[in-house]
Amino acid sequence: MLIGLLLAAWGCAAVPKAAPKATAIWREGEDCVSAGERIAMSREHEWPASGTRVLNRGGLSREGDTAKYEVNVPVDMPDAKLIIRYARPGVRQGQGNAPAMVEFSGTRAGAPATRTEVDFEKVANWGGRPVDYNFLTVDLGDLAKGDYTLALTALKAKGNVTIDGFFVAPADFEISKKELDPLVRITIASDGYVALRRPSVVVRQDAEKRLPLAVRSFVPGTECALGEASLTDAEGHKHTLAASTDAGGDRIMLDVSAMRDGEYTLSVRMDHPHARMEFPVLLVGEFLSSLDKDIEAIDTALAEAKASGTPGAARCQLDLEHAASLLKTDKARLMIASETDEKKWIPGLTVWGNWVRWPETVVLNMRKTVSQALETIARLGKGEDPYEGRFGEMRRAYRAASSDEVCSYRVFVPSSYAKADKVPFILMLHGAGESENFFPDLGGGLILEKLEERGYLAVMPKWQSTPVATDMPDLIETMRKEYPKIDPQRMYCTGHSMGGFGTYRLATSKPELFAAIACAAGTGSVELAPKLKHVPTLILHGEEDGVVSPVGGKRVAAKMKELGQVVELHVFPHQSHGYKLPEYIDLSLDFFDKYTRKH
Ligand SMILES: [Ca+2]
Repeated sequence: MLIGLLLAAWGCAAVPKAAPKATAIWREGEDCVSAGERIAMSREHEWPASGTRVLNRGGLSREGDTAKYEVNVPVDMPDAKLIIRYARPGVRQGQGNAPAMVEFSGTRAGAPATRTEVDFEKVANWGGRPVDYNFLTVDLGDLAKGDYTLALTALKAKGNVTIDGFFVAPADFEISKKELDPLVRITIASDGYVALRRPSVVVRQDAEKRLPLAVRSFVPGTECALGEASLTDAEGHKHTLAASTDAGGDRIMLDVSAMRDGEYTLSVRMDHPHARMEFPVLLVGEFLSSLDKDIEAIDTALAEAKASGTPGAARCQLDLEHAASLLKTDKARLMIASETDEKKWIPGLTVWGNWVRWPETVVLNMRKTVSQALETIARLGKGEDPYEGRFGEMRRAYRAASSDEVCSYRVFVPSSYAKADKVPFILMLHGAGESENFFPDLGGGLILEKLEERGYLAVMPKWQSTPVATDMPDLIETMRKEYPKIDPQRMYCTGHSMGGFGTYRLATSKPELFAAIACAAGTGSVELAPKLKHVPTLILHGEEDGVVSPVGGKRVAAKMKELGQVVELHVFPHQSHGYKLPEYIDLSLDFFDKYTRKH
């Protein structure tokens, strides 16, 4: 026995130690080392990206822009490869690939270098979903251990390339887009990843009971090990979650069945792989279980309102009708269709094929719609006016003049409305593919805070581009009846992208309505500029905008100047199609504050 052990020990020592096996190295795209303002401004938040951040398109959008990374390869890596995870936000059909130069070189003299031109292909969409990300692979040849530099250089302007991160990996390392597509939040490390394996962060804890984490070790022969997982509520109380491992060992299930509804921060610390994740999740089991009952209450109140015919009931009838129909539609949107029972909620709430953008904001808005409608019903029950003395943001509805369709709008009434004689008014038009929720939900309600601070009443409708000049003047009329303190001398309009085009189109068709307008990332035909003779115009555009070129806005501004009209043009050198929100809202409100209607 003793001899056996000794022999074994001697035997071990006698065998030459095998060279350590190369494993993958992961670097986050946002951690590039190149200096310069453009790169510094380009680290942006994208939830499905590893570490929830990316090196944004703004950093690789001008021909010659370079992002540099330092990579230490700790052991020899024969036949290595570079695998880049990237997205192409806002790239339109036909805009094509974004060519870039990849240079991977050793920092010591004489070390081999790889210099390859690559094409970042169009992926899916804006980088807001895991499916929007793709992998691009470049062969690096044999790498001796040592320090290397990776340089990525854009070869074309406005390529809109977003870099999530990259692997330097041995030949046998495999990872695919398909593997990461079902993972809504992820943190990748060099020794593996941890991710939330479900279609959204909206959780029906009463039905789903457990949250599945996807975990993978990149180190052969090692197993994944959870350190700790917890949910922290809005008050800062931490709830540690019990965990179990499923049979395959590649999933860890976190028990959330006993948690109450709320907005939480999920924190996961892995002992192996060495990765941490932290992001918000929304638990909505209690809300969803009572949703049918709430919709029924709204339907009943609506029937009673129709029957009663009182002015108060008439004022909110369309709103209640719309709230009930919206809740039914949103509920259906958030269900995975089931062949056996269509009404059954199935874990996941959303499906990729019919993906709901930001499902958490859909559910938060549903919750708000319910509580606002219940408040309206309570007021009707007491014989009160449904909206008198109600301030802040409210969801209401209008009938589109062009189609007779019932459409949503959200209205913001500042608390100053109670005492003021008159208040200024803004019509805010969202961009393509967006909704009435775009402006009020932006930046966690930042626009609403500014409107309150500066005493503006705003209407943010769901609107259609073609009949804008028919539907919006009609809505403005409705608003003036609903909120008679709106000052007709201080009515303004603004919008982003399609909303910028809509603002321009509306103001050039009905210039008499507006004291001033602000167009962000969209204007229109130069020929129409003379129509804005009495409408001071603010034009905001990102110089790097690859979706709507700033050229159009610059032309309109030049024409207005030539005609001696009031125009202010801001072209932001490092910005793309989006905009820095505080900048946009402050510039617009400062501009509006200066002008009252002169015609
Ligand atoms: Ca990243």
